[in-house]
Amino acid sequence: MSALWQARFFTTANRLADLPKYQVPEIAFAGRSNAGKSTAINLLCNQKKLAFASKTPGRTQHINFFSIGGAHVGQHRKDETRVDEIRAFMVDLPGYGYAEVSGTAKDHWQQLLGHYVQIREQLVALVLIMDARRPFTELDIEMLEWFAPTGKPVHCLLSKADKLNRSESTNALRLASTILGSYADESGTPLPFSVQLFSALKRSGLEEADIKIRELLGLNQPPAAAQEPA
Ligand SMILES: Nc1nc2c(ncn2[C@@H]2O[C@H](COP(=O)(O)OP(=O)(O)OP(=O)(O)O)[C@@H](O)[C@H]2O)c(=O)[nH]1
Ligand SMILES: [Mg+2]
Repeated sequence: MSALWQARFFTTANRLADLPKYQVPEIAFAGRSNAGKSTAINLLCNQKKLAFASKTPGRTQHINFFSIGGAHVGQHRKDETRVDEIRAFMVDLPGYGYAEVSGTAKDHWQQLLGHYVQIREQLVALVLIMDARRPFTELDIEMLEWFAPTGKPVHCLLSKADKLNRSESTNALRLASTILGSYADESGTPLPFSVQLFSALKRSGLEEADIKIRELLGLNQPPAAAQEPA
């Protein structure tokens, strides 16, 4: 059982000022609208309706926080989440590139997302979800470029891999690795960017993503209280 299975809904934020103040690591799922962010979160957390997934693009419209730790099982349990025991947050971001959103609302979201990924200290890494059939759209690149200066890791999931055959998948993965490998800091050191194929439908890539996310969140160590004294 993965620690991510403990996830339960914590809070929703519509402005930077509403972000939770807890100093625990958080990982955010970013990507175009309809790329499969909410579906991936549900699968990783082994819960059907934790994050709202939908056929209608633009479903996730706020920044939703899911806590790990502080509660024993999923959100159907009525007991309170012990906030002092929260170990991490998973964050579902609103998708970008959703054409139907009006100008002002779009600006609001672009600014909120841009600021969130650039200034949020607790954010330890980004999971960038891109449809394996059309990754690295202009807005995905913009997101990468907003985040790259932080020097923090980005793990890309090439989603809906079930829509590609074997050779298309191999090519998509190779191309994505090449693009990500071309990002480097001022001294020429490659940025900590990684990529994998993922299909929520087939559950493929699930274990790889789970291990990576737990590693990035530091969830592979036992909770601080349970650690042996040094
Ligand atoms: N075939 C296939 N469909 C998927 C997969 N993952 C998600 N989908 C479908 O893609 C659609 C969008 O999924 P969501 O998880 O709601 O996408 P999102 O990125 O959260 O979208 P927004 O909330 O609009 O930003 C849904 O109809 C999902 O069932 C997958 O691995 N394979
Ligand atoms: Mg969503």
